[in-house]
Formats: sequence, C-alpha cells, structure tokens
Amino acid sequence: MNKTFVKNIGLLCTPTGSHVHAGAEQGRITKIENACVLMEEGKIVYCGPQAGAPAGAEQGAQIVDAGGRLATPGLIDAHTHLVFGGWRQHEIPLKLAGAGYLDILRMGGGILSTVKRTREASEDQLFEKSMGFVAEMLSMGVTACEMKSGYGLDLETELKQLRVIRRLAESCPMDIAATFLGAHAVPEEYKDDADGYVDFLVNDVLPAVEEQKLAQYCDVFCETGVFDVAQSRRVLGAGKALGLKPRIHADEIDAIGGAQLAGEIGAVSAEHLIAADEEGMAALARGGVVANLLPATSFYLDKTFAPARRMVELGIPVVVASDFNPGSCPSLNLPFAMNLGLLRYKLTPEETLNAVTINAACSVGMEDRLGSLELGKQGDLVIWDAPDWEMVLYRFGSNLCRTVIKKGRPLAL
Ligand code: IZC
Ligand code: ZN
Repeated sequence: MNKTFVKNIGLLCTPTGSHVHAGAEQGRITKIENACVLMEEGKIVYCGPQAGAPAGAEQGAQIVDAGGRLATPGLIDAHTHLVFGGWRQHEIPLKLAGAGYLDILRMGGGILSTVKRTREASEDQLFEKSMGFVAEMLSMGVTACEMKSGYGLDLETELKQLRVIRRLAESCPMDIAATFLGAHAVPEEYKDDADGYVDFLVNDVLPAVEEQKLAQYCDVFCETGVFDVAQSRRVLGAGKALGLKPRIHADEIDAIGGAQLAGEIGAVSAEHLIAADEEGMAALARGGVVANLLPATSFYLDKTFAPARRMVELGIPVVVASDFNPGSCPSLNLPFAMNLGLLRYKLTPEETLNAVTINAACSVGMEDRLGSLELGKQGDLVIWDAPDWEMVLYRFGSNLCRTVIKKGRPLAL
C-alpha cells in the first residue's frame, strides 16, 4: 500500500470545502497548529491536529517530518501558455524603445513569432522543452495547472500542441487541464480576414479537438485588433455546443466588452481583466464568473494592476495565476505572482492562498479532488521553509518550497 505520513507540521493552512471562495469567504482559511496528514493510495485519510492522529498512522508508512514548518495544499496555476517553440527575448529592444504589446503583434511579431517557431518544432521537441517547465513549476510547489494551445493557428499545429499537453498529463506528476485557444491571433494565412479564420476554427478545428478529446476548455483572446466580441461569441458558442467550457482573455489591454461576454455566456473564468470597468465586473458577478488575474503580466508589460479588491468587494471569486508565456510573462514563478497579488492587488495573505488553491481548482474543474487539504481529497501537499504563509508571500524572489508531495508520494525535486 502507498501510505505516507507527514508529521510535525508547525502550521497547516488550507481552504475548507470544494466551492469558490468569494467575498468575505475569499479571506477565510483554516489554520491548524501542530498538525499532521496521513495519506493512503494517494488520498488524504486524516488531516488535523497531531494529537488526534489515528492509531497506527506511522505503521507501514513513509514518514515525512515537516520539522515544524508550514504545510499548504499544492498550488494550482490556472493560466499558462506553457507549450511553445522559441522565445521572444529579441523583442526586448522594441519594448525598451516603447513599443507596446499590441504594436509588436501588429508588426507581425509577438504571438505570430511564437507561432512560427511552434510550427517548426517537432512534437518531441515541444514535449521535452515543456517537461523542463513542469519540473520547474513542481520545484516551486505548483502541483496542478492549466495549459493552452494557441501557437499553431492551423489544424495540424493546434492538435500537436494539445497532444503535447496530453502527453505531459500522462507522464508528469502534475494534474493538467487543457484549453483550446485557436482564437489567440489571426494567422498570416487569414490576414485581414478574421471572420474567415473564425469560420475555419468553428468548421474544421474545433470539431477535430472535440473528436480527439484533446481539451476541456475553449478560450479566445478578445482584444482590440485580435478578436472582437462578436467573433469571440461565435468561437466560444461553437466550443460550448461541443462540450468545451468557455473561458476568455478579456480586458487585458482594452475593455472592449470581453467581461460582459463572459457573464453573458456563463464562462467559467475571465482572464486578465486589467482594464475591467464597473459594467464588466457587474457582468462577471452576475454570471458567476471566476476572475483569473495575472499580476506578473501587468508587471512585465508595465501596466496597471487589475482591480482585485473591487472584485472581492463585488463577490467575484479571484484567482491569481502566472500567465507563463514567451511574450507578456516569460516567468512561470507562481509564488512571484502571489507576492504581486499581495503587494499590488492588496489581497490579504488568506485571500491570496484561496486564489492559488481552491478558487484556482474551481476555475480548472479540479475542485472535487484538489485545492484543499481535507479528508478524501488527493494528497497534494507542499512543505515550505517558513513558519507561516505570510513568510512565503513576504520573501519575494526566494523559493521557499521545501518538499512536494503529489498523490501521496514525496517527489524528488
Ligand atoms: O504569447 O503573447 N496575452 N496572449 C494574450 C498572450 C498574452 C501570450 C503571448
Ligand atoms: Zn493568457
């Protein structure tokens, strides 16, 4: 039997329950001092005060001594573009000269430059490169994540990216949700014909993605000069009809109605929301949409930060994710995004923990098994070289992740 006993946890911090934590509940977590966790066959069979541990907990178990440190659920990075060819460091001089993100895309760079490199890369090359990223995420305490396609923009390469994601899910100790983001940019082949490209996605690509069961979600980059609200509605509607749940890149640069669309179609989540206005946020609140906020992108693009406090006030569940991608956030450091969540969004430490655990789990459909340390949930747990959660958020730039336990097994990091 696979049995692991984590003892001597100085402080255990976890959300409670498998639902989104919004409003006042966004700031509510359970804290247990002198705790322990017992896992059998990958699941939690006891989580609570050490004094109440079941008799025989240590018998036949692999023992992990937390040494009085902090334990939390494994972190969940609910928004990444992790599978891509090449990088975009050659765009740094353009950035320094003042070119904006959308300027670079208009010049044929940005996403389109990554598309070229992703089309050129073989499936094995993409897989190997992505495996390295997954190892880096695990070393920072991230045990589940979401990954998107969107650097193919043709049938063959979109499917290639999604197959890489499936292979990663099968071979890595990481729970992975897959999102189809064919509507990430208008490819050269359809220059000046975004509607024609949307037809192609709806008629040819989405049905293939669904038939091969390669994704659970469908996403669109709804933005000035990329896809407008009508085009986004078509793609997400077609995806939804095939059983792919909608999510949407909305109001990253401009508020063109993406948040309203998210509310209207009942998107699982709306991503970015840097420029979200009151009307957009009201639509999110009405539609029960999770706000997937990506502060490291604001940092890298030198933009303002999404109005996270207002969202909490409005009862919109907030998630903090990395947005790892080669253009607007070349960092997969979720703890850094959490630091920004605290310092720039002014989320409290408790709100930040819910943002990267239970709310993140809800936004990628993993809430039944992940996002909290509770009886019956999967044994995904992180031990931090810290006495409390505040320390993890406060020591920005350092990796305090000490031990990662995935499905009840300690990983060699
Ligand atoms: O590669 O630039 N915002 N998509 C929308 C991105 C950023 C990723 C990229
Ligand atoms: Zn994104």
